[in-house]
Amino acid sequence: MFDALKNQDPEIYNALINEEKRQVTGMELIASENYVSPAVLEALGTVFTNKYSEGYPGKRYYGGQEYTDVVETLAIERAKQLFGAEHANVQPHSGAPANIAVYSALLEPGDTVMGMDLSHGGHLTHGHPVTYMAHIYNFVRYKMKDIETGEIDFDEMLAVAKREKPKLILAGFSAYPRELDYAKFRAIADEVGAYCMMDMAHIAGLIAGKQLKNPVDFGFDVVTSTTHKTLRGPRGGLILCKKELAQKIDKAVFPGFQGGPHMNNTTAKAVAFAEALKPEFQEYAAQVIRNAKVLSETLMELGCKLITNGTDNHMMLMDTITSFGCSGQQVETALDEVGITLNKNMIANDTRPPMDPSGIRLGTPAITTRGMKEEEMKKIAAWMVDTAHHVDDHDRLRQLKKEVTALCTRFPVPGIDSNVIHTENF
Ligand code: DSN
Repeated sequence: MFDALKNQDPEIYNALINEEKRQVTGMELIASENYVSPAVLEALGTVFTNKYSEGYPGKRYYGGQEYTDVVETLAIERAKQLFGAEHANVQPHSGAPANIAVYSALLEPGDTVMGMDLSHGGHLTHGHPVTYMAHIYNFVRYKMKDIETGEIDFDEMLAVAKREKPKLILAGFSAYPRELDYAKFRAIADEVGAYCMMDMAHIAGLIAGKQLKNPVDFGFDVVTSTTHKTLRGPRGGLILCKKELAQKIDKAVFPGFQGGPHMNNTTAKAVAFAEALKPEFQEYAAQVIRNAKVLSETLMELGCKLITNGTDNHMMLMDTITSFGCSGQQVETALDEVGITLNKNMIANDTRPPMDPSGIRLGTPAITTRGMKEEEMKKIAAWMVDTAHHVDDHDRLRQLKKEVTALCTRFPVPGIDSNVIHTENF
């Protein structure tokens, strides 16, 4: 494997093999990451990367589109089938461009958008002041009413919506562990005459796998996603919408916001959507949630404080100051040392800065893809707590790393030939 790369560019080849080794020997708990299948990986590395395909199937600006039209049409039809959507645009390069394209399709500069407060779980593209979008649109917030349960404050949301008159109400999150009440979002949007949008990037695979409710079934006008998180496809974005918005959305993606689509990614998206349509994917999604429940319950039994006291999806947020007297950064760094990868994260109403916040975020999509189950979750929880209690004890951390590596090497990473790792001189 990788013979051409090895001969031609040893520096890049070595970095690649080191990354493979890192992925095989380490425990991936970043809630937004996953391992794609060998077929998705193959599709990504094909000659479709050579092709420019501005436009849409049957209406392109350049010639030579016989086969790009085949793959993009398949990707569109599979995405529609997977989520029961009337229209799909599979060209967004990732989740942020997908969200921005929707804003530009449905809003005028200065219009108001209502989204989840960032420290309560919302995403940067839902209106963080550091983003360019925050200069163009007026973002207003809703929050959790009770951070012990995660219940959204729908009364306040309605009051703010009536006062601020948003043109778009945005559900969705990148750090929120509970199921959303989509009917309430839709009702508030209807009451104030707003579009209703869901950013399902984190939970798309759990929706596709029929383990969580589907916002499309609740009449949401637009649903955006990434394709590489729980959905287990290549890096990329996706927009689903009602038929009457299809033309606006397509025009906003191209030519409004993006140039040529990345056809190798589109090809790999089509492959991933076909995988997610299979019954096995439903079992995968169910196991992701079962694993998250066991991991969260074990962490809490071991004295950890989880935001909302548990999870309904694949992710957990931990208050590390309350749990261990350590910041999220301290815990992330110590866990890195033992080969457990996750990210520091703000928690609701955090008073600490984003680069040294009060918590961490973790999730089970990647380790579930490797085949880990409930028994492994209990071990992982124990290692995490042990690590957090020994952040400065490097002998203990080295011992824990050996145990983590021994477990990880029993669970292969799809698409990585472990023989390469073991036979190379590292
Ligand atoms: N970076 C992604 C996440 O980790 O949730 C969202 O953009």
